[in-house]
Parts: sequence; C-alpha cells; structure tokens
Amino acid sequence: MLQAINNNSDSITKDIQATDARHHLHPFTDSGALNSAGARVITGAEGVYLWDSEGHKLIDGMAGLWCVNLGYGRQELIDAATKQLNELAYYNTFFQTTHNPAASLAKEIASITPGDLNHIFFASSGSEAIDTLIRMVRHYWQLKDKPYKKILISRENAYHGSTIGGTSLGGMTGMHKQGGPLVPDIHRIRQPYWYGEGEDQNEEEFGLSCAKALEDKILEVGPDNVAAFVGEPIQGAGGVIVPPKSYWTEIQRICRKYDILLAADEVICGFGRTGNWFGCQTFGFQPDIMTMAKGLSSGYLPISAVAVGDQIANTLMESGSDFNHGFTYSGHPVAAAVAIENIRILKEEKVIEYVAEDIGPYFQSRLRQVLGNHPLVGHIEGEGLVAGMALVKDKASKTFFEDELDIGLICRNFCFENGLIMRACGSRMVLSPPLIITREEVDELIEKALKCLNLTLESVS
Ligand code: PXG
Repeated sequence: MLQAINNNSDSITKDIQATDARHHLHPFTDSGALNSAGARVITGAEGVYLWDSEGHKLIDGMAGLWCVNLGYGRQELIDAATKQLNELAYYNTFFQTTHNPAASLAKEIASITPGDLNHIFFASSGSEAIDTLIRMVRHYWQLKDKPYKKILISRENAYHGSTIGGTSLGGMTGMHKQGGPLVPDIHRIRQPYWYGEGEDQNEEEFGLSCAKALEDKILEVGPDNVAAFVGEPIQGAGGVIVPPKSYWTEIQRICRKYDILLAADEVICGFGRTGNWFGCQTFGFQPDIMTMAKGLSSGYLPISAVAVGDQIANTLMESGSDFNHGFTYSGHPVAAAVAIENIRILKEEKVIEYVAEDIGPYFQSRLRQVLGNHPLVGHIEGEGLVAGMALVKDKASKTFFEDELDIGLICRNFCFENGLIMRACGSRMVLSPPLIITREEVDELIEKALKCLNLTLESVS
C-alpha cells in the first residue's frame, strides 16, 4: 500500500515537473539547468512549515520570499478574501471611483507609518511601487519648477525589484548586464557593509564614512540635480546587510542639508520584520516617501503601496493636473481586504511586540550562541527576525571563498535536502522566518542550520 502511494506521488511529481519544464519559465533561474534537474513541487503549507509532493516537510526560514509574515494557513486571511470576492471581486480606482477596501487600507497604512506619510498610492508588487516612487519624485520636482532635480541615488548591491525601473535603481551588477539600457540619471554609492568592506574602521566610523559617500556624490553631480536618495533600511536580497547605527541618521542629515528627498524601500523591512512596523523606525530616520509590499498582505495576495508624505502629496494635490500613472490592480479590493485583515491581526495579536521583545532577541541570541563559533561562519548580523551570515574560508584572516565554488549554493542545497529553507545570497546565508515562529521552531531551525553548515564544511574540507 505504502509502495503504491509512493509510486503514485512519484508519478504526480514527474508529471508536474515535465509540464513545468515544457511551459514555465522561472524567475532568476537558468531554465535549461532547472528543466533537466526538475523543480521541487510544493504542495501545501501550515504555520512555518511547507510540504513537497514527495512528502518532505520543510521548515521555512524565509517566510516564502520574505513575505509570509503571519505564516501559512491563516483562516482569517482566507475568509477576508472570500468575503470580498463575494461582495466586489474587482473594481478600479481610476476615473473618480473608489471602494471601501482601498479607502480603509489607505487609512490603516497611514495610521501605522511614522510621521506624515498620510497618503497612499497602491500597486501590486514591490517593483511597481519602486517604479511609482521613481516617477513620483521626479514629477514632484517638476511641479516644484525644478525639473533638473531628477537624479536618484541608491547603493551598490541594493535590490529594488526587476522591472526596468527597479533594475536600474538597484545595484545588482548581474541584472544590469541583461535587458538594458537602464533608466538614465541613476547613481550609486557604496553599501554600508562593515564586515565585508569596513577594513580597519570601527563600525560607527565606517557608517559615517559610507554616509559621507552620499555627500560626496551629491557634490559631484550637483545638489540641484538630485531628486532623492533611496535605500532599504537593511539590505535584504543583498545578503541582509545591517548598517552601523551611525549610518541612517547621518544620511538623513545630508538629505535635509541639500534638499533631497529621503526614500525608504521597506518592501522587506516593513510590517514587523525588524521589531518595529517599519525598518526606518528601527534606525531612527523619517522618510519623505516609502515603498512597501510583501508583508503588507503576508504574501497571501499581491499588493504593494507607496506611502507619501504631506510635502509631496500636497504638491500633487495642489497641482491642478493628473499624475499620469497607475495600474489596473491599484488598490485591488480583494488584496486590500486581505491586507486590512493582516494589519488587524498584527495589531491584535501584538506580533510586532512579540518580534521586538521576545522572539526577535531569542532568535538573534540563539543564532550567535549555536552558529557563531562555527568555523564557516565569519560574522552574523541581523535585527528582529532577519539575519545574515557571512560564510568564510578562514575566520581569523577573514578570507572569503572563491566565487566559482559558490559556497552559498552548496549550503542551500544541503538545507533543502535536510528539511530547511535557508536562502543563499552569494556567500551569505540569510534567514527571515514568519513572525509567528515559536521558540521551539526557532530551535529546530537553528539546529537544522547547524547540521547543514557541518555538511557544507565537510564537503569543502
Ligand atoms: N524592493 C525590495 C527591498 C525588495 O526586497 C522589491 C523591491 C521588489 O518587489 P517585487 O514584489 O516586485 O518582487 C523587493 C523584492 C530574493 C528576492 O531572492 C528578493 C525580492 C524579490 C525576489 C527575490 O531575495 N525582493
């Protein structure tokens, strides 16, 4: 009987893989290589666990793709979507129309964002939110009669999505090489990666010198030409790079000094990931505009938003003209209804407080206790429930592995084989589990990570 079930699941897996290989092009993937290996087929999920078609159970150390903040299978989110689908499955927010989910979600977001980010523009993905931000800040300066202020400054190794705007704003060289030319008038400065690039400076000095790179860049291109600086409070896809404490407040000071808008890309850091509603609160700065996505709906439906401060929004509203920008699904009622319910649960269950006071500190300290002394782990950094680990060849001399070895990929493959999803960003391993993870589940996750680091070490020794 068991044999029959296994044979059956084997053939179902093979069928899905074959169909996938024939017709499905995967994101950020070498499709030829994947098609010959066959994709893993995910079939179900509950809480912090996933199951695949071969019956393997995996603990999801990445909350999907940094987004399933409330974990899988939350009935309230499913019910919110079902109810809204029955009432009004779709209507747009163009042409002088609105609906309760879009209006109510805008109010909710305005109530949790810091400062005067009181006006919300909706889209469906982080990339669309970033493209909206690029167009909106440039348009803002045009309305202010300063059309020459159009340069955006971001950082090397930043990730801001993969539309042409997101790719251009981001600092991923592998992406820049494909599908260009990129959007003009975007400049990048160095990233605040102290462990990898800080050399002899102490952390706080290094933070200030990375912020100084912004001032140098502004002076190089001319302050009158710069529209905005954009950054992730913690770089996510870049490998979870946590800036020194001195960094963001100095960046803010420089932006204010030169009349440059400060934009936070909160697509990963938003909605509790770092122990506050937004990453900018963890680092003590106030953006003029911010993007959010992922955790806004815990990934249950695609929705993103740009929260716009009074200064920019009032200029748009007083311009007497249309902002010619928007998407069919801007403010989609079903996605908005799920996001409203998601925020309600985050508030009612005090999930942000749980990350800040309980599970975040537990996760960070267990990571360091259990993995900190591992010979492969050069450094661990993180805040709340997000962390990155640098894998190194030699800890004492801080020697990194050769890129060709792809140590991160070796480790990630051991993780998959051993029931753990841990992402590799180059040679950095990153974790970003659902915010509802328990202490026991954190222990399990870190035990599995230790086992996989040991296997990785054995395989390269
Ligand atoms: N900004 C940031 C900071 C992000 O992390 C985006 C924008 C774009 O969001 P969309 O929804 O358009 O994907 C992101 C997305 C990875 C990975 O491999 C990270 C993201 C997306 C896909 C893969 O870590 N972040």
